[in-house]
Amino acid sequence: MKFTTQWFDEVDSTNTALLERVRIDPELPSGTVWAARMQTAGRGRLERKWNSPPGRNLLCSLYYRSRAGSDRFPSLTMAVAIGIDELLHGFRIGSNLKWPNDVLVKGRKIAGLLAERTGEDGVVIGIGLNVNMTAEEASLIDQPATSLRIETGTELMIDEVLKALLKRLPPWLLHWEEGGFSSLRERWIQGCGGLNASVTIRHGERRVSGTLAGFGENGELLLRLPDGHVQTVWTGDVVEG
Ligand code: BT5
Repeated sequence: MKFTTQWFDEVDSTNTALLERVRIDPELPSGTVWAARMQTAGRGRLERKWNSPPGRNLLCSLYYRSRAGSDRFPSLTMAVAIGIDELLHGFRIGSNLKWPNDVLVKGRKIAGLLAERTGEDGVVIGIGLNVNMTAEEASLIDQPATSLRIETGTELMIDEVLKALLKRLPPWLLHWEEGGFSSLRERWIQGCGGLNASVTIRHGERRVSGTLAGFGENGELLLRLPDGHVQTVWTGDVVEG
């Protein structure tokens, strides 16, 4: 897979900007990456915000096209999260995957992903990876957060981190193309710490608790309820307790 990266000093959101670009130019090549030094309106899932002090972290979006079919798309971010997990392991950081699309280090969020479909076969995948954010800056975020710098004590060139990440992604995108989530399952389960752990899923105001029974064909979470039934969870957040 060939990536072409373009850098911007400031955008509202790399996802918003790239989605708009794809709308104007549907022939934009798959593998186009837009990265920004600063976002004025960085977005998370479900109208949440992505906060990042100017110039500190990796903020980028990847335009990706696939004929794999609509059903398979929800698990694409899981392939990217595995790529980030591998990148962090390369920096000797012990990270974990958190369903559906976060990467954590000792319970602190270091990366988040936001996938937005565009057209029949396209998706823009936003990647927020904390690189040089300080502990003080991280403490301003409303949930525990960390960065490569906090974990390693070393400041890194954000452009280089992006290049290194783009080297990690192709094998996982290829696995996903070839077999969807089934080709990622083993690696995902290993990355999220194995099955049978207690989990609570929050969806809006609702919470449901059980144990992790596994993941379905498209990356949906399978939650074993206390009565033994297995519930399929397509969206929501895994929360503490
Ligand atoms: C995500 O949403 O984790 C998806 C984040 C995607 C961000 C990238 S940056 C480039 C591209 N352009 C965009 O506009 N977005 C993408 P979610 O799972 O909803 O998590 C959002 C929550 O993470 C927030 O409500 C905060 O609690 C927390 N958060 C915000 N900024 C953070 C940061 N820098 N590090 C760790 N956690 C953060």
